[in-house]
Amino acid sequence: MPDAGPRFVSRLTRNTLALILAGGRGSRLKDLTRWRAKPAVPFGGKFRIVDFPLSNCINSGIRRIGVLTQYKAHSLIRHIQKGWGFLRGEFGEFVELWPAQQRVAETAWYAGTADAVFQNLDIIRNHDPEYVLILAGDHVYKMDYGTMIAHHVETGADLTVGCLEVPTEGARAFGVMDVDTEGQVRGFVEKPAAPPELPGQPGLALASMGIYVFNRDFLYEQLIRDADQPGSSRDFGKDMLPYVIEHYRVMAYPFRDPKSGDQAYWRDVGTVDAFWEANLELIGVTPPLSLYDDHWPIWTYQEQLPPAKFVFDSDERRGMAVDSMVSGGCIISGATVRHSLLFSSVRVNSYSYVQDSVVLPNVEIGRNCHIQRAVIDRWCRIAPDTTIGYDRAADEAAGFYVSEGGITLVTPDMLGQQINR
Ligand code: ADQ
Ligand code: ADP
Repeated sequence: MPDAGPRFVSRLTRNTLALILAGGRGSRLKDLTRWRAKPAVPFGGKFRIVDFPLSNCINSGIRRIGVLTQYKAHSLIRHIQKGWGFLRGEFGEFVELWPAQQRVAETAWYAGTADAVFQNLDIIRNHDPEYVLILAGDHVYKMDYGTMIAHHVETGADLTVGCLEVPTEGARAFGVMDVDTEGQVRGFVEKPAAPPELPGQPGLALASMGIYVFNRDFLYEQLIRDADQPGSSRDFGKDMLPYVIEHYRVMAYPFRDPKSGDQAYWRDVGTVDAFWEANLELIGVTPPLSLYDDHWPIWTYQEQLPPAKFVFDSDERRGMAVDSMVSGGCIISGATVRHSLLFSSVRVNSYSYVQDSVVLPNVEIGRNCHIQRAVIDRWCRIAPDTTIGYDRAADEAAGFYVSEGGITLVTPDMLGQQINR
């Protein structure tokens, strides 16, 4: 077994090419992904979701990254071009955008996730990595991929799949695995209606995080094989995994918190409810995901903005925010904000009250508005005297989307507004 010291890991990460799959639709986020891909959805006050896997790569010492885009990629591409150009090409480092461009057949866009990688095989070969790390662009978590790649090499795997224990009822949304006592994957079902439980752990199933480490040649072989299968949807989860598990050494890598050894924080913020909850969780005194961690910084593109400002006009008009996170460029003037997350450049005007809400960048909330349990999309201009989040029927009648969990989503389209930068 190789020596698993830091230099061993850094040699592995240096020889790894990371591919971030950022082309899926994310339709369960409703109108938040009407105009943008899910990885471009803003998260955590200053970031976009894709900043998490990208930052994980940089913090893990992986500095060769391709981002595969397809669906509604404009704001994602703009974000990556503006924010992620700091790597040094002279040292072989890059974040490259690989849009679907019909390189293989001039009639087909990316089908499933495996096809997205297959269609870029020539570019991958040119980079000549030893390992290929395949990541989803739409999960929020902090993870050292170096440890996973080291595990992959130490166990002599052909393919390693990152995994988590999840409650069985939630496991229907995931690929669910069966592993033996050595951690080798013996069974895999993509999104099963009745997820199998972990032996000895009733109520829990082992879910794939949809992240994979492949040995280079093995990946090439399997992509070519899958592309030849009639009827394949060309997807890692649906098509490739079930086949390779039967024929090769596929290992599971359990994602744990390196300090506590407990299950680590990981969120697929795939629905409006999950998005709202994951953002508001950040406000807590000891949030499950800390954005204030100097050891694992999350990088992003951010505009140069002045500090947040709280205007106090008179006793009735105290501009304040409590139990909240408020980003740069915000002005809260004579209004009250409670237990909310305000992204950059949000304006809240006098006599308004905002509670339990996530307000995306560049939103203007007029005077005397009452907003609670809401997600307000970027560029919304909320007219004075508007009430949101107090009455499901009224919100729906106003054309807003109200989620199962009772969260109201408001977008510029719903307000009949054009984006006015
Ligand atoms: P899903 O999340 O349902 O399941 P999918 O919709 O294929 O898988 O998305 C995976 C990632 O690939 C996302 O980041 C998405 O944006 C991107 N993507 C999807 N189609 C793409 C395409 N054609 N081109 C480029 N990118 C694309 C997967 C696995 C499950 C696992 C879950 C964990 O299949 O086994 O449990 O991820 O969330
Ligand atoms: P983000 O908030 O992700 O940066 P933008 O505000 O740039 O998103 O919008 C994403 C993309 O969708 C841009 O190309 C923008 O011009 C387009 N877009 C968003 N909303 C609308 C709309 N209501 N009508 C037309 N185009 C829109």
